[in-house]
Amino acid sequence: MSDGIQDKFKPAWSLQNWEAFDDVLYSALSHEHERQATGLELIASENYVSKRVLEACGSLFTNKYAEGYPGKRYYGGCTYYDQVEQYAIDLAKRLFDAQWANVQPHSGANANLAAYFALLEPGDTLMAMSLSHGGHLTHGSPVNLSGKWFKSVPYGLDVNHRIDFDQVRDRAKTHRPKLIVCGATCYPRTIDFEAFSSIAQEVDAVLMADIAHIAGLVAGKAHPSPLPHCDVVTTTTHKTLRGARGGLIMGCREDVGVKIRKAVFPGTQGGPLMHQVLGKAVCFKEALEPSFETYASQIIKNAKALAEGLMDRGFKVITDGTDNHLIWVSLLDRTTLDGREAESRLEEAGITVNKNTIPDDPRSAMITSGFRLGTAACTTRGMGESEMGAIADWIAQALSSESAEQLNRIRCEVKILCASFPIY
Ligand code: DSN
Repeated sequence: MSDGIQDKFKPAWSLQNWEAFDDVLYSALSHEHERQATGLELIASENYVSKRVLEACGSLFTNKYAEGYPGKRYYGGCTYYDQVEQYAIDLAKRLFDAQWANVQPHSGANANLAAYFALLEPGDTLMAMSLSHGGHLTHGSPVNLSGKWFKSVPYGLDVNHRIDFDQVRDRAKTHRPKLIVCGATCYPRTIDFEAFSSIAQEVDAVLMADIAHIAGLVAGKAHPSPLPHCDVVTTTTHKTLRGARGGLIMGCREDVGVKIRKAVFPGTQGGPLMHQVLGKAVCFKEALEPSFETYASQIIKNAKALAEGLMDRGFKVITDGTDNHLIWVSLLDRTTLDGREAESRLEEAGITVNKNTIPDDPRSAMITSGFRLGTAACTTRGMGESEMGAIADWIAQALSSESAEQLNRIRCEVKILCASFPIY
C-alpha cells in the first residue's frame, strides 16, 4: 500500500496521550480507528456520526447530574442542561412534526421499556412483529422483560415476506391487545403505518411505532412518517438518524406524552446522560439541514443498487429488493454456507455485516441462514451507486471462495476504495 493511501487513514485527532497512558486502551482505540477507516461498514444499524456529535458526546456535559426535566431538576447547576435539553426537545419536535418529545431514554430498548411502563400493566397483551420474522427482542420476545411481563402475541410475514396484515387483523381481533407495536429490526420494505392505525382503531388498541431503523429516512422524508397515525413513537438516534447513541420517544397525544414523561423519569431511569442529550441536539439540528434529505434518499438509492448487484450475482434477496436502507439476504440455497461463516469471511475481506436469521430459519440465531446489510454508513462516507457495484462484486467473490489469498486481495481493494472516502 502506497504512503499516499496510508496518510488518508491517519486518525483525525492525536492518540499520543493514550499511548503514554495505557497500552491496552491505546491499542484498542487505535486499532478500532483503523478498522473503521479502512473497512466497509455495512451493518444496517450502524453509522458514522459527525465530528461535532463526537465532540458533544466527549464533552464536559458528562460531568453533571440533571435528574428531572428542564426547569424541574433535583440538582443545582443545571442552567445549561435545561437550555440544551429544551433545545433538543424543540428540535426533535420540528424534525418529526411531533407535539411532544422526550430525549432522555438511554437507548431504544429503554425507550420501549418506558413506553410499556407508561401504557401497560403487567399481564396486559402486547402484539408485535415476531423476532424470527424481523421484530426486536423488546417486542415481546420470551427472553425479554416485554415477553415475561406481558402476554405477547406475535404477528409475522406472509409468503412474500411482507407484513401479513390479514394476520395482524385476525390476531388483533382474537387477542384484543392493549398495545400494538409496528416497526422492525429487519424489514426491507415500507411500513404502512396507516394500515396499522386502522387495525388498532378496530380493536381499540394503543399503537406504538418503533422506528429505530428508519428514523433517519423518516426525518429525511424518504419514508412515510408514523405521525400522526401512531399514539407513541420510539426510536434510537444513532442508526440512519446518524446521531449520538441513545433513544427518543415522541408523539402527538398530550395524554400519552404526560405518561411517558413520568415513565422515563422517575419510572425507569435516573439521571439522564446529558452529554448524549447534547449529541442528540446536534444530530437533530444536522438532520434539519436540507442536505439530510439528499442523504436519506441516497441511502435508499444505494440500498437498491446493492440489492440489484447482489441479485445479479445470484444471491437470494428477501422480497427481491428493498424500499429502505436494509437488504436481507437468504443463504438457504447455499448448502455449504451459513450466515455465521458469511459474516466471518466478509470480515476477513474488510466488509462488516451481521449474520441474521431468515423467516422460519432452520438454523439457530448463533448460526443463521442469512445476513443483513445496510447502506447508511457507506452513504455517510459519500459512496454512491457506482461503489455499490464494486461492493456486490467483492461480497460475491468473498462468499464463493475460502482462499485466504482471495480474501486478502479483496481486503486490499476495499482499503483502496475507503481511502477515497475518509470517515473524518
Ligand atoms: N441492535 C439493533 C440492530 O442491529 O438492529 C437492534 O437493537
